[in-house]
Amino acid sequence: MPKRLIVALSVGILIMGGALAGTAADMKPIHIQKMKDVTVTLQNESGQWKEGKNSFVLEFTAAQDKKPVDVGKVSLSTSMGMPGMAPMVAGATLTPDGPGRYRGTIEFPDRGARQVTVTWDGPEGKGSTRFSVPVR
Ligand SMILES: [Cu+2]
Repeated sequence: MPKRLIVALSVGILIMGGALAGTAADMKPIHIQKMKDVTVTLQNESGQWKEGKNSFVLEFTAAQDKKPVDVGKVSLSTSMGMPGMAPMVAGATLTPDGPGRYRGTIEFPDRGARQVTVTWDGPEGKGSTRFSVPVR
């Protein structure tokens, strides 16, 4: 391989690496749910869910040492109670992204508070939790 090409590729990889590191560091919490054994952190770049399509990262860490917890199969669903209507329900699509870490997408047709339910079932534990998140 010509030397100049190698240099160009190396620079490209460094820039890409920097961009990826930046993305991870720029995550802001949408909600942090602390439980006895595990902490669930819902986060994205803005720290908010908005009307329309949203992407986010869901992380499970041990309450004690903050290390990732392998929670295996995870689901996240949301519900919004509206007067005189059946609750509006939306579920997330989750993709594993390393130990205790999941990338998700979810779509909301309107604003307002959502009741969020997260469930997990893996080698290091099984559980569920509920919390409220506003869609702005
Ligand atoms: Cu609604």
